[in-house]
Amino acid sequence: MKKILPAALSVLAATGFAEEVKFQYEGNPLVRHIFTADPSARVFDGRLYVYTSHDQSDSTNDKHFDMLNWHVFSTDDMLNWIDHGAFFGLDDISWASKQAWAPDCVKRNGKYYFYFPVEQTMIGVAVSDQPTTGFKDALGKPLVDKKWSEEIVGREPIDPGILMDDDGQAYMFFGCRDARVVKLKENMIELDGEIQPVVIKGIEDHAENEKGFYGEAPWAFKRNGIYYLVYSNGWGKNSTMIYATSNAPMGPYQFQGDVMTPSGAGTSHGSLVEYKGQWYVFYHDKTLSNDGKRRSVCFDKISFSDDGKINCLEYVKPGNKK
Ligand code: FUB
Repeated sequence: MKKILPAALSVLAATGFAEEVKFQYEGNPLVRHIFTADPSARVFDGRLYVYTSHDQSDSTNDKHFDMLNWHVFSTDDMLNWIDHGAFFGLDDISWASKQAWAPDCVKRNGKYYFYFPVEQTMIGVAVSDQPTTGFKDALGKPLVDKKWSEEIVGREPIDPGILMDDDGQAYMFFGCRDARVVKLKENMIELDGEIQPVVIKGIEDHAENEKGFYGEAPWAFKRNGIYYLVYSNGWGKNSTMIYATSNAPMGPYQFQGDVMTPSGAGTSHGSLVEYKGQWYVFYHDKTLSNDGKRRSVCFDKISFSDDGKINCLEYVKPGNKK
């Protein structure tokens, strides 16, 4: 493998199971010492945390995202970062043994809830008192399982994304090809009510890999009273992150347009977050490997227009000037 250690990177300490690595942002990609994807960015107590999946360094098309664990990164200035290591993985889950895919993490009542998809068919939840370590599988079984009924959970119940509404209600969005949403109980480890399809209007005749087609990777957030659902429109070289909006958390949503132009990674999965008064989009590309199975997390500033539309970010391949 190409050596990708940035000059400023240094190993801090071996802490429990995970090794911490400190590095500085040197432009995109943000993470250069390992391959990472599917970033979920969250702000907890004034610090920005980015939960990612972890492509193995020998990952290829044949292995179909054969991923083993998840990493979490943090910063308080967007320049100095810590990789807190592989803080949770398949070894910590008794009921799953492959495909540690796109996760999310939220904080509630002093605890951190980490939602993770495995085996392309199930979603679990782990809990900790800290954002970067100490997570334990909360249920010893899936929170959502394709075995229940494909009609209810959709064809691929993966890619959990949590929306915490202002009134304290939490919602879990998830799904590949079929978008789903369900309320979570206050304990965050039980579903509250029925799993429902997410209706996205204005995409009825959109084909896979273009426009508003629902592919996967839901990321929901609220801004100025508008609910935004960011997602991927597929898996082609021209697929990208797009979005829809609604005036209600469970929809129906109305398709709006592109969040960013294609990064060319094949998959498009990311998150939007406001940190210290600036909005950022986190996403992945394939700059370091030129292979969509070995991806790299990046971020850029992003903005909204006065009417709440997301100003589409022009993806620029690192190294290519605007
Ligand atoms: O990283 C594995 C899978 O690829 C994710 O779950 C999808 O969203 C896609 O990015």
